[in-house]
Amino acid sequence: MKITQLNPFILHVPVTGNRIADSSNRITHWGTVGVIVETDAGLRGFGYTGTLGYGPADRLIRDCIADCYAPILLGKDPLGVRHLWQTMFNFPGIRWVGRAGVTQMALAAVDVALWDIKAKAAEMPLWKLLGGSETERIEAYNTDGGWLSLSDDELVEGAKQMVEGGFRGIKIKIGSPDPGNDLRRIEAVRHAIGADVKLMVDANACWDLPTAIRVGRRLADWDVFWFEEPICCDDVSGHATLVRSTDTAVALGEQLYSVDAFRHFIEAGAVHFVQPDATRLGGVTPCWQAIDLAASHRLPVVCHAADMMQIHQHLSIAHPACTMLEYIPWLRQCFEEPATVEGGRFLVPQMPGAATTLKPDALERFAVS
Ligand code: 0YR
Ligand code: MG
Repeated sequence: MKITQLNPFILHVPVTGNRIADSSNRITHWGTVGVIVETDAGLRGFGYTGTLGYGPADRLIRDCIADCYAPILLGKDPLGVRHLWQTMFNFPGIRWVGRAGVTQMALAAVDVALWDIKAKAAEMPLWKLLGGSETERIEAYNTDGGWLSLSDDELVEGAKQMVEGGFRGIKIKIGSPDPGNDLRRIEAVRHAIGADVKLMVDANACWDLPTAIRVGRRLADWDVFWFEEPICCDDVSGHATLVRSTDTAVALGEQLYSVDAFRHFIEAGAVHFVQPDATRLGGVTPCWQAIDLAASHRLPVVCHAADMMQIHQHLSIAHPACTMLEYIPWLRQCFEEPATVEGGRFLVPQMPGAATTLKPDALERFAVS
């Protein structure tokens, strides 16, 4: 089989309620920058990464796919995806300016599309190709009712509704200028959902270490399951200090671009719940390595979604280290077989491929130039 064409695209898809906010970002649309890889066998691979829908940055990723990676891939056999990944990552002129950011997110989109082709060629869903079992029902936790843009009443009402809808875990955003505001919201949600539902909090990397320690020491009062991205996402020693100073588990990883970055956090004892995002890390190929690395340290893995669930459901079903997966359903209307939760667990996707195949009208409805 040979790759004949790469057609990059940019979609901007409205988020739930047309506006959400966490401590670091306020967005109206989720950006989905990706590529359709065509082959001479007629198989098409779909891959994408996720952005805040900022056009100028999205165009950098799209152009990187078209100008840097497409010339490397044309004429190659897509089934050799691990070797192709090495070739793309190590291409000197790209590596010089890359290894993180735009080039790594573009590489992620391409890698996911290649794994989509590989699973389609094998006529099986990707989780099966990766060694997963049909009986694996991954627990979903819902983030899409926990935004900082919601009032206290909306937050509490939404939390109750998510639990009534079958979710056994929810995550709320914190990181207000006044942390007392966050503690009040955590307390209100815990009272609303009862003791048996997992409650996670996510500060999206906005606090300094003293604030994170002060807040972190209070979280056990409300049986918070993990404290996510408490401080600057690159600060290994800061997270290690926080872990030693508090007794609530720390979660992070959604903004890390390399397996080495995960290694540094893990070796420093700076993380418990490991949260790789294949669409930022460079695709399925390095994400599997990051999950293996966490597993070798007996750390639980909960891949980041926002909304990149399509690909992560396969990794989560296939890898025994993955215990749960985030649920944010922004892109449901875009896919042939959207990730679906019933009774608090993800259904097992059945279509061959990585579940990234777009509906024919997704490009017409959401594509931007
Ligand atoms: C919006 N999930 C997250 C969204 C989400 C972010 O900024 O991307 O809240 O990625 O932190 O855990
Ligand atoms: Mg997060």
